[in-house]
Amino acid sequence: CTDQREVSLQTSVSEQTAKHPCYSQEAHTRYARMHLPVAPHCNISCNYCNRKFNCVNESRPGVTSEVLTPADARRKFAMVKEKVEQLSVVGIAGPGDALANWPETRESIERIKAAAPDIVFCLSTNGLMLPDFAQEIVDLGIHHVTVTVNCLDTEIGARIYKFVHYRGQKLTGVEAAATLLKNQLEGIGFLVKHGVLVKINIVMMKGINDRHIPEVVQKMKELGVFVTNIMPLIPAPGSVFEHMPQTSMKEVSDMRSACEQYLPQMRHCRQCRADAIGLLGQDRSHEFRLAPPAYEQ
Ligand code: CLF
Ligand code: SF4
Repeated sequence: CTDQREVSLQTSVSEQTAKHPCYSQEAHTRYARMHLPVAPHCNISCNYCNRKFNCVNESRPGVTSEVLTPADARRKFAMVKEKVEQLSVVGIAGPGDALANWPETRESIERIKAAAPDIVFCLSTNGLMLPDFAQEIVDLGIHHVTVTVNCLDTEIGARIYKFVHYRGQKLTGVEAAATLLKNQLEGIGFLVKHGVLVKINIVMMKGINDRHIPEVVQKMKELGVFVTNIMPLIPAPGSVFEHMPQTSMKEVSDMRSACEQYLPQMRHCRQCRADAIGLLGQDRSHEFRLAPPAYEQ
């Protein structure tokens, strides 16, 4: 019956979460993740990003990474699985946006799932295309999705996003921010309703969205989000925000403490690269390169 199916779905999700180093504080010293850099394009432009580097929403700027086809991703997974025994999670976190490259993202997951059904899959996205692809995400059996939501206020959003490419149109200013926000909220609501554990990344930018973050976290609680991950702004070289001050870890930590009353706070994020491999805080990506780095510093 439906109730039994729901209970068994919840059990399988919580079993997966117990092995997910980002979703479980206890798991992060025991289980490893690998990121597949199969998503080079992005459909928005964040002012803290330089498109030559990795998606800053989920990874440090200024580091090189290769870009793989789904077939290469499958080959690389096999190599890594053999050598990294703690591997439990395969994530797609750029170097652009996982959903702006949905055919490649989906094919990579399908290929690996066919070979290793026990692997936990994880996606990171800016959320613009969630209304289009959330159902497919659910159908693929992905139970862990991260969305970067930096603000609820479109005036603030207009200062963060240079443009948004949506359905053949290039939107700017408040209109761009409003479209992105609408799709983020709709997509997050859909995922939560379908049993996906949603993590929200928030990039803390001094003088831009820092005072507004508690409101964002409260709204995410209302939507049924699992955890928020407030991250420091690390302005990418060559980005619009290149000369903005980097948010200190003390400031981030204080903000996490202030927001803990609303939702659990991730405190062990390592802002890893789009091709990171290993335990969090450990990067073995250099051991498994298939192609020369796509971008040189
Ligand atoms: Fe990767 Fe992100 Fe999945 Fe983790 S990372 S897609 S949720 S498997 Fe983790 Fe890295 Fe922080 Fe991301 S430590 S940057 S939160
Ligand atoms: Fe850059 Fe990521 Fe923003 Fe896209 S979503 S512009 S890759 S930081």
